[in-house]
Amino acid sequence: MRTVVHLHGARVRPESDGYPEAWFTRGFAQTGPFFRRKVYWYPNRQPAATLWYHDHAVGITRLNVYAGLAGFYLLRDSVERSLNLPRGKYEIPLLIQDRSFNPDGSLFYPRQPDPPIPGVDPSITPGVAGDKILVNGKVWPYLEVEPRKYRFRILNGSNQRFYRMRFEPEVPFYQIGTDGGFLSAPVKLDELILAPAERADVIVDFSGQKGKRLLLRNDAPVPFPSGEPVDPDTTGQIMQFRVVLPLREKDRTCLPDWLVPVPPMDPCSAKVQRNLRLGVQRDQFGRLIFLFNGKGWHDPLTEGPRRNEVEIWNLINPGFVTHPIHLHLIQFQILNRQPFDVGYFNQTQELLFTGPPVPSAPNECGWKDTVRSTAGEVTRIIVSFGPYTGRYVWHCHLLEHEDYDMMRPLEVFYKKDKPQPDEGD
Ligand SMILES: [Cu+2]
Repeated sequence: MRTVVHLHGARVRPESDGYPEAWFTRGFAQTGPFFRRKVYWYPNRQPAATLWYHDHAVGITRLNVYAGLAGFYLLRDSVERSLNLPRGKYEIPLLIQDRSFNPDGSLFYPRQPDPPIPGVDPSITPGVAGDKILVNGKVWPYLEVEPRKYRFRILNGSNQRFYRMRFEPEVPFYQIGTDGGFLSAPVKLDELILAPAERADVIVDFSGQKGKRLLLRNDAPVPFPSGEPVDPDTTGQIMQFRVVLPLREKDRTCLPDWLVPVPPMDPCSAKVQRNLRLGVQRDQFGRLIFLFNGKGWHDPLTEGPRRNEVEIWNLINPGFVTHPIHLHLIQFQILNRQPFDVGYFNQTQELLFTGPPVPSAPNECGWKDTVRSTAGEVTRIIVSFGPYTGRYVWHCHLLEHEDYDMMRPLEVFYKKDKPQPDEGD
């Protein structure tokens, strides 16, 4: 089996980033054309964040991740330690995934779209959603908790399924961090949406909930947001919290008023703007193929930013589903989203806005490496590329889209007047 590991959200050199064609097989018996090294180097030189690692082998990422190649990578720093947040057994990572199973308990993954494509077997489908929800590998688990504050690192590690989460009955919960680190201040939440690959660092306060059973619910349709509604008795549930453990000691942790400064990037500093259209068409067999600006993985490079230059990317989504767009190497900020006339755009390829730009939600105003490019809107992100140069990728994180064929090379070019960091930096 081919595999290559990508540390999602990490700032690493290209040869350690898990380029999709840098794959290898067991014992490195076979290697892909971009394979450079057996041992990857992770400098860990970035703010504390909820990172994760997963397979990134070209064409089969959806299968390798579905089979289990994904895990957390929690990066810590002194700022985090100074914040007096819940820690130890009161800090729990929650990896949410959906799966389906065969009667013998083995994983089920469809070998064909429905209806099947004549003459192509097996074949990719436009998206796979399981009928069971798993947290940390267990189907619909429960967690016994004390009546106090907990810190949860929530990751959506699903292939296609979004989660729109809510506690039932309601309980105070606050988001303190995004993909790339802490927010500037906690944001009180009623509900939390996570697309595949997005993370949320949250504080949940179970004090005052003694003896209660709280259900973490999900009501995100598949595909999101225009697809099938969830079944409230199955996929509408994620896990249960039972506030049944005695309080071991007084909860001295706090929910800080302020976390870390997140200075907003200045749109005027952008030297380059790119319009990137998220599209879908049919291949020669009639299957759906997803593309950026009509281009697939093997088309020549078009996104070649310069190191330390700021760019604005306008992600234009004239479709019906939201795509989570992930850029390797860097953490970026979301500027805004603006609705446009989709019918007019599909006829003329021109943007006719139907409303003003809407700033990103308060819990999105942090460092992000994956952004929901929402249906019928232009989602604008601002990015400064660096510190490394070289070949990376950007792609949709719906894994069936990424594999066919919504992934493009991203090459950061050296700018001669700026020194490069040393090897081993
Ligand atoms: Cu997509």
